[in-house]
Amino acid sequence: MKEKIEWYHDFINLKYKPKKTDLKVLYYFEPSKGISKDDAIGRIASESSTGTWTTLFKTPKKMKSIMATAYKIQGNYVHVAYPLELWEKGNAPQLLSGIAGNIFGMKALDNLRLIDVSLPEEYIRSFRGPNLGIQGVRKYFKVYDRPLTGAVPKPKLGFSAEEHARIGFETWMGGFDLVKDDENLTSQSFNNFDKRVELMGKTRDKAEKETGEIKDALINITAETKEMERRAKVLHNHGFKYAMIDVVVAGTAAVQTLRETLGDYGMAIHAHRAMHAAFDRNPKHGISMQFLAKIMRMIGVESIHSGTAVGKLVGSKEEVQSIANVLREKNIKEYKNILLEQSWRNTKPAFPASSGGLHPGLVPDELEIYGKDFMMLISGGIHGHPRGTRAGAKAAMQAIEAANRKISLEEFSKTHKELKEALEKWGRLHPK
Ligand code: CAP
Ligand code: MG
Repeated sequence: MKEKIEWYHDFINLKYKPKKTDLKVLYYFEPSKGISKDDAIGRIASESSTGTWTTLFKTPKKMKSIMATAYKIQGNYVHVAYPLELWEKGNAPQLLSGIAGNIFGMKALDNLRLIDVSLPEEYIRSFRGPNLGIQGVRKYFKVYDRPLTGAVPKPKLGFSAEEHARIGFETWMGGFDLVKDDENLTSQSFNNFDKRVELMGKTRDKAEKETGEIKDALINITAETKEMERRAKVLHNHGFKYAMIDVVVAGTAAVQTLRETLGDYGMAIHAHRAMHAAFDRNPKHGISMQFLAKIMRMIGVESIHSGTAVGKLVGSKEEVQSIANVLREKNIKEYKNILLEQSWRNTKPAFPASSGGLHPGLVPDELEIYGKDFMMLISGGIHGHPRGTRAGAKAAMQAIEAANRKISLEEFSKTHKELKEALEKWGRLHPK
């Protein structure tokens, strides 16, 4: 008899009952031509854990005890359980190299999507989780009954540090809590990071004094990791409570490092997700946004972009709400083929951040989709107000008040001029 060449099917056992300590993953898969379902599933479990393409002359004694097991198959969805021992605690990149690594490139699969992971308690505990969490951030701002509000000076790039700080001041004076950097603003020749922080610190103090409210900023520290640490310190020295990182492009390792650094300063992290759509946009392939959100909550960010459902960027209402669940709930139940059950125990919750093409007319939709525990970022939709940034921010704050009091925007705008002007320009437009 010819010697067996491969052992992929050893990774399937439909009788297997996952242990409490197993890490579980839900994948969607499409085998390529000529590959059976079992062949495809075996490869997913094998390549993401201990396997290789062929049978071997010698395997470690541990082999059997650390192999992944595909234990549930429903149509094109498969559930895989991984023994905890496979994973190095406190090492997020290592997790991704396994469950989100080589498997995406296998010829045997036309499509593969990592939908969600269920993390065992012992594993989660080896990460920090958010430093302040939703409650801590709310306490800092003394804002409890509405979403936090923020805006990015627009256009994305081009303002000098002085101009940027001036727009920031207007944003704060209009009632917003946060002024946010855009994802591709870091420290360019026309807008130096240190200079921007210094000027923003000054205008923030002025805005706080004039409004009697707490004001802060999501200033982008994304750079090489050591430089990020330096920038974190600069922010701390200027009294900022928050720092922003483009978490996908910086990578999980860098976010972990900065979670330590910023945690030492008692600061929070805002996660911008630029580049996420390169891997989460195709529903059949890549990695879901709720997975990214989960990993980021585990590492410890206070807020991460989660979509608007009604704004200019892709993302359905169901997706947006699933991401919000992953970030905010303590115990999550399995939901369709979208979410796995997850218990967060002591890991603090984080804010979803809705952003991208919002304006005052869309505020009631966002409150309806998210409830009150989220960060609402409205940029073009305030700076494009016919009377400028301050009036635009006021209009957005009025829209929140109207929605909170269950008054229609049209009704409220009769006595609130800024909102009226915003509605005259944008109405309830869903931008594309
Ligand atoms: C929004 C934004 C954000 C995107 C990110 C922009 O500006 O600053 O980066 O919303 O997308 O550059 O487009 P506007 P997401 O408010 O003017 O649209 O939140 O989906 O990751
Ligand atoms: Mg942006």
